[in-house]
Amino acid sequence: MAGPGGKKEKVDKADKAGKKKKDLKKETGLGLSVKKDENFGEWFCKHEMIEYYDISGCYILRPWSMAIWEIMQIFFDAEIKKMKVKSCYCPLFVSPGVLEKEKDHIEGFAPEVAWVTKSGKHDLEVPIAIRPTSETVMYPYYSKWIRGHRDLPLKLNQWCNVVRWEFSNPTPFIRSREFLWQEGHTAFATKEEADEEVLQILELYRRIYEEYLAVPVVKGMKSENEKFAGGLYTTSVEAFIPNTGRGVQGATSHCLGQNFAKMFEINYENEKGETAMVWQNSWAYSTRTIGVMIMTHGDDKGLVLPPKVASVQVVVIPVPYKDANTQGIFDACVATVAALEKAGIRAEADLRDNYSPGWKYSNWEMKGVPLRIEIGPRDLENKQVRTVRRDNGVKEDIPSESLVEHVEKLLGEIQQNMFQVAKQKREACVEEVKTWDEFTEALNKKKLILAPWCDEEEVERDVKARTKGETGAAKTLCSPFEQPELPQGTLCFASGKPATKWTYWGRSY
Ligand code: 87F
Repeated sequence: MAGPGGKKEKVDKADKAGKKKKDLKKETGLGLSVKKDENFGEWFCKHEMIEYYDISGCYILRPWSMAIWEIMQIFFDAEIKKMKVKSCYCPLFVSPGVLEKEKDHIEGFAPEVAWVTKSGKHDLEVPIAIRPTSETVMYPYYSKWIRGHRDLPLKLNQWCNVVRWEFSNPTPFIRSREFLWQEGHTAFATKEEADEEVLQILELYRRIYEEYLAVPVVKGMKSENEKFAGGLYTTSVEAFIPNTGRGVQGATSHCLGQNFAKMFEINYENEKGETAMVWQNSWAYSTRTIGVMIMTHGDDKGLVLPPKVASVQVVVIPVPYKDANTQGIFDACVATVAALEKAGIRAEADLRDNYSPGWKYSNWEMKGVPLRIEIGPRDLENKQVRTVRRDNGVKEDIPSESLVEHVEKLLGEIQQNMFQVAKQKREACVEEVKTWDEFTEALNKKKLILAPWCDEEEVERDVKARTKGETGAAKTLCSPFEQPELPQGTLCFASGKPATKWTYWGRSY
């Protein structure tokens, strides 16, 4: 038997946490949808993306998911460097003094801030907060570093972890108490420069979702209720999960205006020798992106990974028969992987001799590898290989001679098809409504609702109150930048006042 804190006890605790979570899911109605969704927790572990941990809301990110994070990181980091954003790293700890300074904006968030109160057995003289975000860590130094107009723009980004002590139902990647992200913090002389950057960054977030994760998103503006309270306006990319009928905020790009500049006295001397305040932005995307991708594409067989982010794009499996030339088949597998790797394709051979080909097929299907190559005696004879797509199951025999071209083409097609299928599924969930009755009906049908709205904070609060239920209330997701035509005289679905814009509404993560 394992002693205190030993493995046994940890497993028991995790079990209990798992049970509790299931109960909670029933309570919230989350479990009422499809199988994959009901067993979301267990479903996750199998794919080697994460490991559960004995602290609620914390997860180990295993190589299978970290590889995806790294691929997105390489893309995004290169793009922001083209925009002259520089890397930095600031401390994890925040002194209570500066946190206080931002009190008004932190107020609503205060319950989520975790504190260090002890070192060893001794109480710290002054408790220290763990960053939930780094405005209060960085901006005192922005004030110091920015003196004259030649110090502008200042554009910094850091890749780090943050801690937010969430109390609602944790979900791997989607809502965890510690997560990885990048946070960009920039300062400009003019609002125009800040406005421009907000949209440039938002476009990069769209590309991460659509081009890398094959997840369709809507770019838009957050409502006054849903924007970052410390800023001027918030833009976001929003995704939608058809199975659960929930929207999910994919990433945010904020224009902070001059609020923080006032608070932290981030001033500079302009060309005329006058003192001026900077205009600031901040922007972030997190490991939540991986969760959105998993929920969008996963099926009852397991994960389906888009080729652009899959750490293994092609798995090569030998299919030897009893009296076949086993060595020849194994050699062909190794040669196939070598040829693919040489062309920059991430390939791996599964040469384990303690598993059958059939077992390997379903194992790699569960892990979501986009393309499988099978090589058996007949393939060897015919100088061909068999390909099997994970996204649609289509099989094809391709000549070994043109292996690389074929595989490159297939991977491109899989990437495109996954995006198109996800987009069609999302489009099928969009419902335009004009009245309150249509709205509640669409909400019950788990739709992504597009409604004409008067854009009044009070009305959004009212909609939240009127839709409050077991599965959470409905709120605005965003007002899409691409607005359908709004005919003169259109009324708000909720207040009956003149509508000023189309807005997406729904329950959300
Ligand atoms: C939780 C606890 C304390 C969100 C919090 O979105 C403070 C906060 O300020 C908090 N949760 N926020 C808003 C974060 C805004 C902003 N920060 C930089 C971003 C992008 C990156």
